[in-house]
Amino acid sequence: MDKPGHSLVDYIGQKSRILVMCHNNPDPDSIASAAALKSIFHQKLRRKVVIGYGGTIGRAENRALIRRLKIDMIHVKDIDFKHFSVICLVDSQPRTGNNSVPFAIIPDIVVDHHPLRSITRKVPFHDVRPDYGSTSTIMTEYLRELDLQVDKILATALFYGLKTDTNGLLRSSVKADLDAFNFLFPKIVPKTLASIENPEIPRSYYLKFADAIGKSIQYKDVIISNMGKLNNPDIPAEMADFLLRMENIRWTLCMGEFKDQLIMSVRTSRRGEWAGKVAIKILRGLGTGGGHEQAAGGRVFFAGLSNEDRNQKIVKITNRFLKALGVDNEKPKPLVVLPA
Ligand SMILES: [Mn+2]
Repeated sequence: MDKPGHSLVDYIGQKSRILVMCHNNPDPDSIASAAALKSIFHQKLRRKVVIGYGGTIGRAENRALIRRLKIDMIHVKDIDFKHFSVICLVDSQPRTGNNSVPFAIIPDIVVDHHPLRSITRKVPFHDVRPDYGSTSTIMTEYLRELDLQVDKILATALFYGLKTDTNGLLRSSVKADLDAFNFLFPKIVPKTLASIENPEIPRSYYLKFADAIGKSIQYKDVIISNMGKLNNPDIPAEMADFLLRMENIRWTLCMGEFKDQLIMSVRTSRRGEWAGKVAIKILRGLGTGGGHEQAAGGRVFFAGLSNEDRNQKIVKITNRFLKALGVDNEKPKPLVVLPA
């Protein structure tokens, strides 16, 4: 596409009643991208846009993002898809299992930076750029191409989306991310960003963290943590990031149960290994997964399964992970042994 921002606006034409869906348990990149689309359609076309999401906004930072920047989001349980004439999906693609657009609906617009899925080719307007560090980067390009105003609220949201998805540009490999960073940075409100990045955190979170560290098992340069029942679906991702920072560790797998789903996160510090492919592989026949080069995730539906069946699946995932990384013959050892 020559001018994707213009094509996007042209595609909407006279259509109204626009819904923008984030993925489930939306992260900052997905929230900011939805806010950007809303702003584009409002500024260019004066259309009203509803932002929807599925799952839970669990992470304290993400709750702070929505609260501090006053981003209106509606839960999928209160959304009637028939009511909308345009359905957009950001930071995700149809039938990945990580968004709440019904499988029977092919969205009208998809903007994403995960590897392109064949079903997405059927989406009338799709802009998928797997080399980009964030969907926020693509949105920033649209805003610039269309010469639209990026107010300090939108700039702060997009900047945070880009920053978190690329781990402060460390996980980025394209110049577009740096360009977006440089464009947004002078427009943000540093104080607001700081308050979003450092919100108050509930005590239960620390308990879960301590428990997860205690339950972590190390196999050479791999850590696996089965965290049990969770009260927040974002904890495996946070834990996987946290454990990956340990010296000599190259891969982490963290998982736990949230509302009858097993939520799983995979991280690697190795370039060129494709955590996303590992996630798909270890969940084959069990659930859905996918992701990027160094960060990926997935889920398995546990509803109606006995504890025994649940555990069996967790063991299967664990064994497949170890095998995929070639450490299945390593002796497992506890990550930490606390002094008595
Ligand atoms: Mn993203």
